[in-house]
Amino acid sequence: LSNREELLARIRAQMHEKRYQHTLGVAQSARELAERYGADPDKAELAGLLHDYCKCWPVEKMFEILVRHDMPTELLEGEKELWHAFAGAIVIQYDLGVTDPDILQAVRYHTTGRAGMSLLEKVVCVADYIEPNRSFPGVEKIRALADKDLDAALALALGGTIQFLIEKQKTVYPLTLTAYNDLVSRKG
Ligand code: DGI
Ligand code: FE
Ligand code: FE
Ligand code: FE
Repeated sequence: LSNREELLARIRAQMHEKRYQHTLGVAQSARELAERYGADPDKAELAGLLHDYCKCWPVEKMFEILVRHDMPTELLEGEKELWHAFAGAIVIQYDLGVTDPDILQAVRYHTTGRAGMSLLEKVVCVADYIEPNRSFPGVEKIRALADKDLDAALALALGGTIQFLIEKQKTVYPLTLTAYNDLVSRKG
């Protein structure tokens, strides 16, 4: 992909309009968070643009990609909502030629998080929660915290997701729990 227009067109072709607007919002929020916390703003914006690349693909297609790349059984047998992050990291590498490991990891872990997240991973994960088009109970508090303390914002966001999943009696993916525990146990 030789230029930005081409990249945006390619991304836009993978999803419906609302998801594309969300994507642009995450890219912008990720750039702002990167500038605020000293991550690479260009990488943050690109990771934001790419983070939901596979989100609207048929689950069969994502499943096939995950199987072909030997993803763990717990992922394949678990919640399909998580697949787009892991499949996305593979697809942007093989279809779009993205090689930067920081960007690939930021896409891979944007949904679940993980213990020991990099600054860029945190930036993209938080941007996904707070981008301007997002509205859910508690988003304003996460937005306000994101301006002061990125880890605290991420802990609040992941904690809210865990609570939401428990209320719905859905499985909580182990990485999500370890991400949350890691953030709250480091807190000073
Ligand atoms: O792709 P987005 O909608 O922008 O946001 P996302 O990738 O952060 O989350 C997608 C969905 O995944 C969201 O509805 C919550 C769900 N989710 C996040 N962590 C977990 C999870 N679902 C399960 N079952 N387990 C998790 O640990
Ligand atoms: Fe996502
Ligand atoms: Fe969709
Ligand atoms: Fe997203």
